[in-house]
Amino acid sequence: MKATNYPYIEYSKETFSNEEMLQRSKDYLDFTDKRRTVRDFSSEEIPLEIMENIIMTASTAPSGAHKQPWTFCLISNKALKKELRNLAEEEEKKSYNGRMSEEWLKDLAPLGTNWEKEFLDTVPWIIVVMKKAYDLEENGNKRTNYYVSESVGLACGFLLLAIHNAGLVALTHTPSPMNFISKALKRPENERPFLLIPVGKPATKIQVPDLKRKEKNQVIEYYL
Ligand code: IYR
Repeated sequence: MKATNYPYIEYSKETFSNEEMLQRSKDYLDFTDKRRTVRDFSSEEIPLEIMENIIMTASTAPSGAHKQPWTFCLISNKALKKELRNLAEEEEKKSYNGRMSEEWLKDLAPLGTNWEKEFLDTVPWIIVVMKKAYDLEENGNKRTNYYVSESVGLACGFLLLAIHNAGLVALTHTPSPMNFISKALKRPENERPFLLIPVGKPATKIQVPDLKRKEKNQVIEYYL
């Protein structure tokens, strides 16, 4: 398929035998299966360029009409991290003490979460992923973006695996409601907070919940 009047370039992708594909797919599954959400971070600093590479990996994700409707706010500023912690905790306190249903709190119990978000203070980096509801041109014109949540969700998936691949850990944090983030980061009106992702090395000797992942027959419906 080829649209006329637009530039096209040659694209070639390495292919493999079935045997090699089987091995590669298994190896990658083993690797991704080792990713865990972590809530206890070391404060060890991580170089900026590593974070930039991770974010640019996320930005290779497919997006509606290739609009790449995302901004990644990359935060190491200590005062700002403290401010985000305070604001997040203010909201989370209200959520855990009344806004969340009994069922929700029960579902979260095995994860051991609560309103306290100390990690926002201790991590070397916080990535705040913003989704662009529409694009704002310099002259103030609005341009439509498409499948914005799907696109930004895909970019976050790429981001999490890039973090894992670099040897770092992350937490997909969703303080709710998130409007305080737009204010604290002074984001433009076309951007909405999507996820807040602390990134760093794990603290020493941490534990994670003994979660089981669903089996093949629980997540695949076959139509062969
Ligand atoms: N946003 C709260 C609650 C929370 C909700 C879900 I769904 C989780 O998987 C984990 C936490 C918090 O961050 O604590």
